[in-house]
Amino acid sequence: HSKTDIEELFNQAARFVEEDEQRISGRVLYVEDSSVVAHVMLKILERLGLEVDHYTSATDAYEAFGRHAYDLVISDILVEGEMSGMGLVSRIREKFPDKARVPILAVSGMDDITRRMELFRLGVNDFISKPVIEEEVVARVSNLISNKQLFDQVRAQRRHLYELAMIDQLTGLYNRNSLSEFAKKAFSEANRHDFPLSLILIDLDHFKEINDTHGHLTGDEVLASIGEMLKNNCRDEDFAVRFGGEELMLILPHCTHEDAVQRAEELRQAVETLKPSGIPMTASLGVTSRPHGREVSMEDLFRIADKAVYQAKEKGRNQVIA
Ligand code: GH3
Ligand code: MG
Ligand code: MG
Ligand code: MG
Repeated sequence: HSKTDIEELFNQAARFVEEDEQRISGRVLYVEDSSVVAHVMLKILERLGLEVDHYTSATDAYEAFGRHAYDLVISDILVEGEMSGMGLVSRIREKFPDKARVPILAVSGMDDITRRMELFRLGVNDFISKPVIEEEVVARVSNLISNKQLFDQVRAQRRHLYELAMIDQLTGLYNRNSLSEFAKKAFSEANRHDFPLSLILIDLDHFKEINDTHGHLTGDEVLASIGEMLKNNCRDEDFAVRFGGEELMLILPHCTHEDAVQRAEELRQAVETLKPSGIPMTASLGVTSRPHGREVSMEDLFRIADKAVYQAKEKGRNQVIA
């Protein structure tokens, strides 16, 4: 290669990198009733690599906002129709007060300071005045979208870390680490307001034999199926935790002893009919509840439930002792 070849190659590569940096991906909701302004803006946004849903009415845009996830809302402030651009901004902010989650860029022909302050109070992230200048649009739109996407990433990472720390990877139930905080809250609330609170302890029967007969991997599959069944049987306020190897625990806030006994019996039957990986399986369950008017800790209830499970085993397994 001659020197100019290499120079040309280098320049080309540099151009690609530059173009790459200027292109961003994302979906934008755009409201503008002037076709002249929209024409200019759409060109700029499309050159940036953005997917744009353009509406000429704020009402239609608001409907679209409810149907899709957008990385940015760009709204003209004066739009014809029953809803104004201001109306759209305030409706969106009512639902999503978090500016990092749903960024809004306002576009307006009236560039006075009072109007701008009003827009910021309504909750727009940024403002651009007409006639729009490409460089300014590119700069503001890129900033808003990259901040939003960074924020999304941080949230996803946080959720992932939380799951790794709190959720048992085999069963999808909470792990023992997460128990103390939940239990502290649930028990102190129940003690303070004298609310009912119940605890169910579940120990699978002859689980060692499953491992011995079918292998440890099948044993894991069985545990995973039972974990899933248990999760599906939970209300939002319940807390289902894998307490030990094949010992599971349910903490049931606002659940009376009577209801807890019934739920334990339903669970016993559910385990019996599940036949995870084709293997017949049963469980022994212990149920205990916070006595009316007395303060108890999770450890207090656990001790009693543990004894009940032991009795269920003694009496032949596959049963509930309360
Ligand atoms: P029973 O409770 O009815 O008295 O009998 P068991 O055989 O279930 O006895 P125990 O509760 O003492 O033993 C539990 C067994 O569960 C021991 C261990 O090999 C198995 N186990 C514990 N954790 C896991 C796991 O994560 N995967 C698999 N495959 N097996 C596990
Ligand atoms: Mg307009
Ligand atoms: Mg067991
Ligand atoms: Mg056990």
